[in-house]
Parts: sequence; structure tokens; C-alpha cells
Amino acid sequence: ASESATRATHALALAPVTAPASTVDGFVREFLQNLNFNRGVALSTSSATDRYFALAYTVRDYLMARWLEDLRRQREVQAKGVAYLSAEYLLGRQLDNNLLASGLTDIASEALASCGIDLDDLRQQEVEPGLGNGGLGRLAACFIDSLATLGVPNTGYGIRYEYGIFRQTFEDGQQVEQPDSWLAYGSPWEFPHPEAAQTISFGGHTETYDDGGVQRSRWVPGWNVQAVPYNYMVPGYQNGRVNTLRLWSAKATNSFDLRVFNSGDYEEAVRAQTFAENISKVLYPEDSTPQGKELRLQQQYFFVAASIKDFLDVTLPKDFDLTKLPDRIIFQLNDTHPVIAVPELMRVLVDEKKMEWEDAWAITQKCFAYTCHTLLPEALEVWSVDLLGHLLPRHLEIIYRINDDFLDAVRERFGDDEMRIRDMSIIGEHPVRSVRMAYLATVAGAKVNGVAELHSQLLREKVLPDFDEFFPGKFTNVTNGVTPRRFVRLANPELSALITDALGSGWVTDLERLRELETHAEDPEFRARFAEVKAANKRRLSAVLRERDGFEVSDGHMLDVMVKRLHEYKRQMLKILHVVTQYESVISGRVVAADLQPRTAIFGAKAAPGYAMAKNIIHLINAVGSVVNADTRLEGRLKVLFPPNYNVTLAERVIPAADLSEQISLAGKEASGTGNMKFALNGALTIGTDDGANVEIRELVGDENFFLFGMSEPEVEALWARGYKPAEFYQADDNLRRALDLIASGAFSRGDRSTFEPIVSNLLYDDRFMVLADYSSYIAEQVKVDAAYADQDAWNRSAILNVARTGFFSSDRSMRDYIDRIWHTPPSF
Ligand code: 4GP
Repeated sequence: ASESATRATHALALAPVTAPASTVDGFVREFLQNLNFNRGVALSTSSATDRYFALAYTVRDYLMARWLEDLRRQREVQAKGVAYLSAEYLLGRQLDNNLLASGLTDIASEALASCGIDLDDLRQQEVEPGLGNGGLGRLAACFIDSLATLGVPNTGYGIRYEYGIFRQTFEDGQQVEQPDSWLAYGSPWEFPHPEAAQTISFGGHTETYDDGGVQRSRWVPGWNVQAVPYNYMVPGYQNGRVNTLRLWSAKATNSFDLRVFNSGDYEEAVRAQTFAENISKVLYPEDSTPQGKELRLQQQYFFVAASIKDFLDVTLPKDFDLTKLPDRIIFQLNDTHPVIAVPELMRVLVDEKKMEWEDAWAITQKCFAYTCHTLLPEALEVWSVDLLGHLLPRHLEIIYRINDDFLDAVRERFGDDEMRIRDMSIIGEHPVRSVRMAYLATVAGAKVNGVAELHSQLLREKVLPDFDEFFPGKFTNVTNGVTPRRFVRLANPELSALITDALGSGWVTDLERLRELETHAEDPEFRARFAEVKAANKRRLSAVLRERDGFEVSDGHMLDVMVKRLHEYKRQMLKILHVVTQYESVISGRVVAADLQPRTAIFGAKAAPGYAMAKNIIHLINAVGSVVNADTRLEGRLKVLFPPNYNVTLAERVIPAADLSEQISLAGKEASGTGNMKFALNGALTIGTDDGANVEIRELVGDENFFLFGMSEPEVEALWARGYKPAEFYQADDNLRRALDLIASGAFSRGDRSTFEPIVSNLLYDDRFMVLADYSSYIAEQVKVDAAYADQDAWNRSAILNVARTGFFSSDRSMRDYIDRIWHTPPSF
């Protein structure tokens, strides 16, 4: 009897997991349980952190049943899915998104209120995981949101950096980087599984051996680390779907040597641990030192090797026929960072699964697709053969073999055109022998895509023309998109309410429906309500900036916003030159302050820690800001605000409040931009060049609702060809000369002429991104902006039309494009 008792299973254990009751009472009960049993505190003594954690656990509990059920169904149906491989996920705060996705916002708010707690206070407790640098990482986060919303099987794979992108502070106007210890209190959203760690190897050497009469190669690694998976829920929007984001954390195999410790050498005892765990310590460590470079390659291999193992050994059924792998998975390479996955899959198939090379290669070529996110040559990653061979010797052999086979095929097709062969080789010879990761990805990928029409065209025509000729049909475009859940519905609740009032709620998952707002743009009453929404968003931003930075946003100002990473190609310099020009025109008496359209220029930008010129530009913006803001001659009509530490959380406040969106990169340099889309969708008008997705935004919203300036990409090329001499532009434009002279005079550096001298001489004698060449046209267009803004009603009409006509830029549409043209992964259930 006792035996049958131990074997019997309780009926509850067999039943599906159920969510708590979706009522205020149910929510209160679950919340208090979590507070008491998971945090170990009573409500009366709980801290804000306790309450935030208990709330997050409660939201998790509601999503859990769906997550477990989706994982079960996916195991059952084995539908083809997407493994998104990305070194970055710039997620932003999770609480609000997960409340929205589970449809619990109102219940939670009421439930907490009944416990005397304000939901908004708890929202503020969350530290956003900044596991990305900028556009590429935020795009990955939008994409996994859309895949879950579309019901497509997807696992996002990446790295659980212990420190994300640095926290930026300013000292004397200069950027100072502080560590981002987002995990200081832990994260309630993650599920660690140390028992499921994968062993990842590095170093050592390769050898050949006799495998029953067949000569084979194998890797004899030198050292190992453990890759510990941390799972995160990725809920779809109110559709019951929950996908998974799996981030890997590095752990030493032998965390510590007790013998050495006991001998008193404490440092040595943990050396191996520190070494191994450095791999997931920091997002993109500085790569200007050789040590930094190696660490970065370690990170890349670490997470893709763990992800491939995870998929092949854990996700797939034990008896899976690997020749069917392409029917089951597509590995999407988010830029070149994960491209080492290509030789890794080959190694696993050939060395471990004992497949023939040709068979393995045929499979591999169907299992990968590659997205390129840049046109800057310096951003196309290469790894020196020395480094790669030292860290991953077997992978280097495999890359050589892939290259040999590829170049044989090229020779067969194009003849012995040695120039072309050298150009197309995956191995570059100058300045040092290196592996060109973009080429490897292009050769291996089933498809290669750029991220906006213009970018994809330039990629095909300028960066990889030989490859386009060799692989007809391989290149394609998928224009980026942004998730309307986070960037409209959550970031702009008032606009969302206005839209829902006009159209019903379906637009949140069907953004093209915003088109229907076009007729409302003609309705004066609707325009007035739209204006009220914008004003409310400005007040909200103002409150945030006051609390966060002690800034005051003046009433009646046009908010002119440029938020994005600091890079010369994006040309924050041009924006600050416009400010200096306006300032100079007033202090020199040529313009009376009263004639200025009141404006506040808002900047948000981090510079890479090793990028000196970018940091100089930050310094200049702050310096101009402190002089301009304090100068009473401006009568408060021109302001510059630069809140430090721009991140997703701040973006969600700034973007809905903006009137003018600055998208002013040199044509041909910005692959797409995604901020540009967020602004247009929130009813800001764009001043921009014909670059990246600006081109498509302008086509959609219409020329009359977009401020275009500057050279086109062919004009840029033509100017380079003629020989660009920036000083000629300086001589030719009085305003430009006065603005640059004012900076050079020390007016913004307490009379010290040397502070900004590097910026000024760089502009005059080099100016790689042609700031001076586009200056006149930019200033002229800004004059038109001022004039247009003076007619508020007409401006609002344009702004509404921007919202109405940019539904195309939903990441749901981007995902459908990938699904239809690259992945072939329909919704599974
Ligand atoms: C960015 C591009 O600079 C940006 O134009 C694009 O919108 C974004 O990727 C997403 O595709 N690139 C990066 C990077 O963030 O690190 O290369």
C-alpha cells in the first residue's frame, strides 16, 4: 500500500498550471503572498524595493501558466522557429510592458491602491537592463516583442552582462562613465538555471585522428567555462503567448582552488574564476587594447556556442534527424557579432555528429541568415587570424576550408581574376591577415539583408557588389520597425487614448490602421485634442526632468530633440552649430531676441568611452548649454538641455513630448535609424537628410510634412570625388564663420581657446562627415521650421498626418517581412 502511495500522483500535479484569478482580490492575494513568502516581509514593514519585487513576481505568476503551456506545445508540435542571435538586447523596463501584455494594468493599479500603494511609485523602482549600446540592441528587443505578439516560435539568445551600458554622468560638462550595476538588487524577471549550464571551450590545438579508417580533425581545447542560462519571459500583447529570451552568464568550471586558498594566496585562488567570469562581466568592453579585443571574441563565441548547444541538445528531441535542421530552425545573425556561430555549427555537425562536410555545409547555409546594420567600414568586424587561431583553432581551420571552397566556386564563375578573388576572400591580407566576418556571414547566409531601402541598396551596390553578382537573389531589404506597444501605447498613453477613441483599440497590433486618422487631421476639434495631448506630454517630461536633473522646461517652447548615440556621422555637431548660430545672431545684435521662435534643444547621447572626438562634442554641447541658458540677452527664448544617461526609460518620456525630431546624419551613413520612426509615430515632425529610413518616412508622410535638407548620397559621393575642402564652406558662409569663430574664441570655454580647438580644426581641415557642407542648407531649413511652427494649427495637422502615415514602421510589419521572405516561420499556434 505504501508503495502505491508513493507512486500515485496527486491530481493537481497532473493538471495544467493555472494563473491566479484575474480580479482585484485575486491580485491582492497573490501580491501579498509574494511579499510575505518570497520577500519575507509584512506589508507594513516592506520597502519600495520589496513591493516592486512582489509586484513583479505577481505579474510573472499570471504569465507563468501561458509560458509553461507554450513551451509544452512547442515541444509537441516542433514547428519551425527563429533563434535570434544578438550580442545586445536593450530591453528597457519590464514591469509596465508585462502588465500591458497580460492586460493587468488596471487590476494591478486598483489592487495596489487598495493596499495603499501607488503603482507609479513602484514603476520607478525598476532599473532598466541596459544590455545594449543603441539601435541594434533596441531593435532586437522590438523584434522579440513582435514575434511573441504574432505567435511565432522564437528564442532570443544573448549575454547576461553583469554590467550593461555605463551610466553616464557629467562633470564640468564632460562625460564620466559609471558602472551600471543593474543587478545590485537582483532582477525579478529572470529565471537562472545553473543546473542546465553548458560547457564552452576555448584555446588548445587541433589534431587529426583515425576514425575507423577515416581521417578526421578534432579540437583539443585548452580551457572551459560554464554558460549558465537565465530565462526571461517575452509576452505577446494580450494574446496569451509567451516566448523566451535566454541570456548566458559565464561561470568558472572550478570556481576556486581551496588548496591555493589555504596556502594563503587568496588572489591566485580565485584567478581562474575571475578570468572565466569576465566573459559576461561587461557589455562591449573597450576594444582598443589587445586584451579587450580577445575578450570580445570570447563573448561572441561563448554565447553562440551555448545557444547552438542549447538548441541541438536541449530543445530538439533526442532522435532528431539533423538533415532536417533547416525545417526546424533559422539562426538570425544580428550583425556580425554572432557570426562565429557559422563555423561552430559546422564543427558540431562535422566533428561531433560525424557528418560529411558537404552535407553539413548544405544544412548550415540554410540555417543562417544575416542582417547588416552599418555602412561604416570600421564597423564591419574583422578578427586577426592570430587571435582567432589562438582562441578557436578548429574554427579557423573550418573558416579556411569554407573560404577555399568558396573561392574555387568564384574562380569557376569569374575565371582567374585575382583582384576580384582577393576582394571577395573571407580572409583579408591587409593590414594583417584577418577574417572578414561580414563576408563569412554573406557566404553562409541563406539571405543577407540591410535595414532600410537605401541601406540595402548601398550594401548591394557599394559594400558587397561582387557578392551580389555571385549570389543572385541573396540580398534583400527589410526596413526596420519599432514596437507600437512600448513606443506608443506605453510611452504615450494620452495619444493612445485619443487614437483608440477615434479608431477603436485594434491599431495596437495593426498599426496600418493609423491611416484612418488622416480624415481626423481635418477636424479642428481633433487637432485641438491632439495639441492638448502634446502639451500634457511636455508637462510630464518637464516633471521628469525637474525631478531627475533639476531642469526647467519653459512653457511655449518648441521641443527640438536629438537623442541617439553620439557619433560624428550622426552629426550632433550640426545641431549645436545651429544653436550657436542663433545665439551669435542675438548677442551680436543682428537679431532681436523677441524675434526668435522660443526653442529648447534637448540632447541625449552617450559616447563610447574610447571615442575622444565624441566626448569632445558632448563637452561642447554642455558648454554651449551653460552659456546660452545663462545669458539674459536671449530672454529665455533659446535653451539647451542635455539630461545625462539617456536610456530607454528616458526615451519613453522625451519622444512623446517632442515637436521636432532631428535625423541629420550625413546621407549614406545611417543604416536606418529607429528613433526617427518613434518620433514620427508620436507626432513630431522630422528635420532630416535623405538617409536611412528617413527616405521612407518622407515618402510616406509627404514632402509637405517633412523638413528635408542636405546633400543626397550621390551628391555626397560627387563632392568627395571633386575633393572636399571644408574651409571653403567656412569662407563662403558668414553665419558659419561667425559660429565657428565664436567657439574657437573660447566663448564657451571661459576664454580658453584650446578646449574646443580639436573640434574646430577637425571641422575645418578634415570633416569626414561633411558638417560644413550641409550647414547652410540645414540652417535655411530650420528657418522654415520656425515659420511653420508659428502656425500651430497647421503644425498639428502635419503632426497628426505623421502619426497617420507611419504605421508601416511597426516592428510587426518588419517581422512579417522576415517571416515571409527569409525565415518561413508562420505562427505556430
Ligand atoms: C544601428 C544603426 O546605426 C542604425 O541606423 C539602425 O537603425 C540600427 O542599427 C538597427 O538596425 N547600428 C548599431 C550598431 O546600433 O551597433 O552597429
